[in-house]
Amino acid sequence: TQLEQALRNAIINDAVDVHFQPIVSLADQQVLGFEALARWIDADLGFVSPAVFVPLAEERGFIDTLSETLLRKAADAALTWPRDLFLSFNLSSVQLTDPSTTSRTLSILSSVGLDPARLELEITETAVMASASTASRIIEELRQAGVKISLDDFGTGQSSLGRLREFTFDKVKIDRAFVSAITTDRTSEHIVKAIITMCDGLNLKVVAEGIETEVEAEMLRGLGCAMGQGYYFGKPADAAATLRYLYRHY
Ligand code: G
Ligand code: G
Ligand code: NA
Ligand code: MN
Repeated sequence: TQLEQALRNAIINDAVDVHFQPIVSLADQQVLGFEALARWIDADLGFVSPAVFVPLAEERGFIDTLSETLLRKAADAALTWPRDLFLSFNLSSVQLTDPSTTSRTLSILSSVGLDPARLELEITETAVMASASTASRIIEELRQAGVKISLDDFGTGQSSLGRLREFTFDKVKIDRAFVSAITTDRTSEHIVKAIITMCDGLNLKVVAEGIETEVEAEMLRGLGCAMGQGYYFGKPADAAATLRYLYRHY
């Protein structure tokens, strides 16, 4: 298809970019790290969402190539940040079915020179379920090397709680759907409260995603949520704008 060919060309010509969104401490709004998000603007097609081109790359078998270029760019950028800031990077579900993901990931970090302890990989519950034994081996290998694992979009999967017993994670990201409902819907408030309490008991760090207002940020802080991410703190921005953000906020 036209889209597939355009994406292949974009990868070859290094035209797929990566942007960064801050993840902050809710107690004092101090920036703790950034999530890398793929961005592609095609000359003919215009802006194409990663929600479209990531699944296409997965389906056509070139997600590894795409992801490697993105991780290399993201890691390069992270090297220009203060050393105590982490880089959070989305791993595709297909990559969790491929045993070579561990070595590919670690070799990029070593060639760029980024400490594996500064990398967090975001994975979804659905991805883990798709290939449980391979996924758990990859997760364990990466954690052995010092990489952290975040469970992304938490609460939207199909067997959230059981996964927490079978796999070792470091962090849980509460899905934006709960956050955007929290100020108007008591049920969402109770669910978020329960997730935070459970994660405290399991020694998991918690990030609330999609915070757009001060009221949401305050409410989550009050519920004991340590970290937040969302337009209220900062929209995804390119590497240069991210450095300017750091001059102002770090
Ligand atoms: O940035 P935005 O909200 O448009 O992202 C849409 C979807 O694409 C999200 O689910 C996000 O996790 C995913 N996504 C963005 N960048 C990457 C990436 O570099 N790799 C993978 N696998 N998914 C990504
Ligand atoms: O699936 P994942 O959680 O990785 O997707 C992250 C996506 O959420 C990114 O594409 C990013 O653009 C988007 N996002 C980040 N913060 C906000 C926000 O405050 N509101 C909305 N609507 N989307 C956000
Ligand atoms: Na994510
Ligand atoms: Mn998410």
